[in-house]
Amino acid sequence: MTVITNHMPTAELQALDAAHHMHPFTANGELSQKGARIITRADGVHLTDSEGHQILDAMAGLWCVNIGYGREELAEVAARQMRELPYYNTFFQTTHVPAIALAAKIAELAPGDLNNVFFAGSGSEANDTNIRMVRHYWALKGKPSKSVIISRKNAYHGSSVGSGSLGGMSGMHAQGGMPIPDIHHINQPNWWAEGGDMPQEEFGLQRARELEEAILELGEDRVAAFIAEPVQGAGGVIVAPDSYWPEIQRICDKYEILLIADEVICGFGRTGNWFGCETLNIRPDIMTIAKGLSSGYAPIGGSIVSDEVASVIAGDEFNHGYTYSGHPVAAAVALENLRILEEENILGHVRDVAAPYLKQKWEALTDHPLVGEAKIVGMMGSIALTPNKAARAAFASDAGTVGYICRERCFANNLVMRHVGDRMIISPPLVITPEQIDVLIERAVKSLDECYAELKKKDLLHSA
Ligand code: PXG
Repeated sequence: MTVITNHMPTAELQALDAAHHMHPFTANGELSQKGARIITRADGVHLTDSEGHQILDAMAGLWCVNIGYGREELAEVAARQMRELPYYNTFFQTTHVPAIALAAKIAELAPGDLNNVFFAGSGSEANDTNIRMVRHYWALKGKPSKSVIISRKNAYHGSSVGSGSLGGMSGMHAQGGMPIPDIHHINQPNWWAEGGDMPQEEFGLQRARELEEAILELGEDRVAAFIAEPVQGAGGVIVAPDSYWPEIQRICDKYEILLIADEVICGFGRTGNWFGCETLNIRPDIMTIAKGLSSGYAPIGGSIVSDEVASVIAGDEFNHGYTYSGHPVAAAVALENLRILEEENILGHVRDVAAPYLKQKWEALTDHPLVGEAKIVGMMGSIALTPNKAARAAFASDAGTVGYICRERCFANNLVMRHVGDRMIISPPLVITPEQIDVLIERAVKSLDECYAELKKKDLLHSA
C-alpha cells in the first residue's frame, strides 16, 4: 500500500502524480515533465504548498471557496451527518432532512417564484438537467419542436457532453464529438476584443439583438431557451455593456423563450447579492447553481426552477436524476455554508467593504503600461493585457502566450491569479480583508512589472 503523508518529499509526490493522476484541462505529458504544484493545506484566503509557500488564493479555489478555507463548522456538520445518515437517495418516494432543509433555504434566498430545486452533484450535471428539463417542459406543453437552446460563444457551462455543448468553447467542441444537436451559439458581448469602433452601449445592444435574429432565423416554434452566465467567468470575466441585459430580457419576454441564468460562479454572493441576476436585474426561469452553494467544501449543484416550469414538469414522471442528487452530507455542508454567509453578513462585507475597496484598487491597474481595460463586478474581476491600449490591440504572439508569462510571475510571487488568453482574472474568497486586498494588488503589480520586463527582453511587445 502507498502511504502518502505531507512529509513525503515533493519530488516523490510529483512523480507519483505524474505516473497515475490524469489532470483535467491539462497537457499531462508536459505537466509530468515539470511536476504539479502540491497544495497541502489552506486557511482563510491562503494556500500552503508542499514546499511551505504561503500563497494568496485570488481565485477562491476554482471560483468557489466563498467563505474562505478552514471553517471548522463545515467539517463538524459533515462528520455529524456522516454518522447519522451518510447516504440515502431521493428517487423512490423518499427524502431526507438535509435535502428538505436545503431546498427550502434555497427557495427562500432565490428571487421571484424560483421556489423549486432539482439537485445535482455539480454545475455540469445541473446544466444537463436543464437541457432535458426545458425540452421536456415544451413537450409537455404540446410544443415538442421547441428544442433548440441558444447559448453564447466563449460561454462556460460545464464539461459533460451536454453542458460542454451548451458552452461555447471551441477547443472543447473540437474534441469528443460535441456539440450535441439543437444547440445554437450567438456572439458574446465582449466589447474590448470584438467591439471595434462601436461605442460600448451600441455594441451591447447589437450583441443582444443577435438573440432576436437567431430566434427569428430558427423560428420561434423551434427555440426552447436561452442560457447565459450573468457575468462570463471562465471566458475571462467578461462584463457586458449596461445595454445588454435589459435587451436580452425584453427579447426573452417577447418570444416564448425560457431564460436560464447560469449562476454557478455568480451565485452566493460573488457579485454582492445572493445571485448575479439580482445585480444585473435579470428575471430567469431557471438558475444553475454549484460552487459557492457549498463554498466548494462538498460537491453539490442544482437547478432552481420557477413555479410555472416546475408545475408543468410535475405533470409527468421526469426520467432523470443522479445517485448523489441532494446527497445528505453535501446538503448539510451547503446548509451550514449558507448559514455562515447569512449570519456573518458576508454579502454585506462584500457590498460595503471588500468590493468597493477592490474595485478602486483594481481599476487603478489600468495605470500600468500592460493593462488596457479593467472590469470588475463585486468580487470577480479581469484585466486585459495589451501592447497598445489606445488601439485595444491584441499581442502578435499566439493568444495566451503573454497571459501565461504573467500567470507564471504571479505564481512565483505567491499569488494565484489566472489567465484566460491574455486576460488576467481574479475571484477571491468573499471574506478577503482590505489589508489582504493590498497584498493581492501589490503582488499583482510586481508580477505585471516582471512580466513587462520579460516581454521587452523577449521582444514580445508587438501588436497583432
Ligand atoms: N457553469 C459555470 C458558469 C461554470 O463556471 C460550470 C457551469 C460547471 O460546473 P462543474 O461543477 O461541473 O465544474 C462552471 C464551472 C476555469 C474553470 O478554468 C471554470 C469552471 C470549471 C472548471 C474550470 O475557470 N467552472
